[in-house]
Amino acid sequence: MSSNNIDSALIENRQFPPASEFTDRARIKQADFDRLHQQASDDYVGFWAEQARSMLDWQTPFNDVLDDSKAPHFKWFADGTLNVSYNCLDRHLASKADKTAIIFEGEKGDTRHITYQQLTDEVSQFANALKAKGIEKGDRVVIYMPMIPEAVVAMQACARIGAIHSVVFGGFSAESLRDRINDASAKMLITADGGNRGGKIVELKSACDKAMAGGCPSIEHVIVCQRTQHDIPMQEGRDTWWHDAIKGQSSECAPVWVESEHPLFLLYTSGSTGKPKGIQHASGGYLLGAVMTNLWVFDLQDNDIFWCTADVGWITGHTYVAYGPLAAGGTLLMYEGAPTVPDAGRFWRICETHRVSIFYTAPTAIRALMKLGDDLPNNYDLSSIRLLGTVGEPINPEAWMWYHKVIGREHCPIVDTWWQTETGANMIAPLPGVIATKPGSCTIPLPGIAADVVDENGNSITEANKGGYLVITKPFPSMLRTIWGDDQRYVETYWPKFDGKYYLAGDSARRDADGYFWIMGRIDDVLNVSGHRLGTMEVESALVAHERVAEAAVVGRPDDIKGEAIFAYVVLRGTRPPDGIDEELTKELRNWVGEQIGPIAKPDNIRYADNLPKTRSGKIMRRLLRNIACGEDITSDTSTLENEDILLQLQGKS
Ligand code: 7RM
Repeated sequence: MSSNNIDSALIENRQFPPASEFTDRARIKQADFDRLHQQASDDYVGFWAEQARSMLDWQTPFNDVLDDSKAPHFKWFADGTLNVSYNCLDRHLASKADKTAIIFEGEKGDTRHITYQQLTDEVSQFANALKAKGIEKGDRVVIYMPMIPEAVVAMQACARIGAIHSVVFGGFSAESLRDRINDASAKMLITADGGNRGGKIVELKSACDKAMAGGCPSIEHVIVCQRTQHDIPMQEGRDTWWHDAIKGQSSECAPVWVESEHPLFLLYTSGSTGKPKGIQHASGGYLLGAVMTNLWVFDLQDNDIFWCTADVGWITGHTYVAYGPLAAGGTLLMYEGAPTVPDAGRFWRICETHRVSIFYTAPTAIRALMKLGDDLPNNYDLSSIRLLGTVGEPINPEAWMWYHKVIGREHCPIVDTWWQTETGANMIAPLPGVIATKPGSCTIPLPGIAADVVDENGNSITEANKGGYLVITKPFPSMLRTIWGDDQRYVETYWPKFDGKYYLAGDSARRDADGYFWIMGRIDDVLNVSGHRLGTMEVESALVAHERVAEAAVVGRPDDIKGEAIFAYVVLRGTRPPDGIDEELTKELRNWVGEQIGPIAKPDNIRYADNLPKTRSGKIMRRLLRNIACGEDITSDTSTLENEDILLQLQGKS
């Protein structure tokens, strides 16, 4: 095997088949699963046509299923028309008008239950308000809001009239907001006076004012939802309160039927460096991915309460809060605040109070809660939970086991869902009633998803546990259509290798002997030690498997002899050793990793910290750790960092 492959040495053998109590009532059973896989492999295009016809309501049925004549600019269901908001709301009214669509809990404990009928009325009324402010099909609307139902109302209202929304996460700065507004040439900005988070007010409106003071020439109107009710300045002629904007507007608004390929939204991702990319999603294909995975992967059923903890500022909050659960006619829970207010039991208290049955969160949250011990979750009645999910980063087997035991009480399947902003919906994930799970693996691709692991030349790697590039070899409906305003960057970023035939995800992965996928980390983060290419994931998992370690990140730093040496940053369970150094423990951890993986993977340096540098969506920023490990100044952008203060400590300066 060529040295270009990424080596793997950490093999996890535990397996967890779904319990029959789960399987018996699951939507997708073994026979369904076999049939779906068979259909997708016999007639790929026919498979997707059938899903799109059965899961979505079309105004004009489509005949063209897939148009690949301008690859990689693919079109799905292009001659069909539909409306996304109609599919999420109106179509349920005949049978579910009084069913709760959204359960909301504010950080201060205020709650709201909103039925499908009420949500439809609110969306329609707000859509009329948007029209009254001159918003039309195709116009861009930026939404910069707290996690309150009005954020979903605003998104759905845009979809209802064919306006293209771009949600900007409320934790982003005024500068980031301005860049995104200007890149999209947005006509309108929807915000709130503020949001409640961590016991404080997030000053959303003042960030908007600052963004616009810096120049947002395309913005004509700002709508401001009243949430915190503290004093904020309103600019005459430009700013309107939400409650004033809807005053006198009808709660009926005919949905605007749009072509399936009509852009539903843009969502900016910062990527590894440089200018944020406006990931552009299409209406029909995106919604199909959203509804299908809510039904199949989350097994969403009529009496479920589905809580996805992601903010609507991320793709996860689009697909598993604002669109998917509603398109599937489910009940979703939305929580405004921080997980630690008033204490770190908040998530579990919410699950207990609202009888949450499906809980979906990120490994970073799981590790943070794990670090605090089992007593907190053990104090709550979590018996309503029947399914758990994870997304955002590879989950270390240790954290997986904790989630399984302490939260899932050993009876809930865990769906580890691999996907990206760009893919719009889950891609590699278990169907929970069918697939046995393994801690740390996202298992196998969903029916209709053609994922592969290939070498440098694009050849499929068939040897078990040899790492390579994770690619998608066939177009799929929920994929991004382009980068807003930059087709060329789209082609160069996602189709740069393999003659432009495969979608390049940017992750490294391996498949085990059962064909299960294991994500090894981002390709840019791969370590190269003495000619062995190692994914970051395995070394980190080995570290976290030690009883004293809660979280770890490893990066390479140049080494004269080995090419690269491994530098590990470790967060311990309990307190950090003075100055971030503990030679005794370092020796122990080095040996531990050596035993788990092999001497090659022993970290050369270990530095202990209280936390790791993370993006605002909880992903570890190894790029910054690399700078620090190399003793370089941090010159790159740190504005997407959640916890900037930690940098000094990581640098050994505090
Ligand atoms: C949904 C989301 C995408 C990147 C992706 C991976 C990593 C996401 C998993 C995962 C291992 C998972 N969108 N990633 N899910 N790695 N296992 N289950 O996170 O655009 O923000 O990030 O996240 O590297 O490429 S995203």
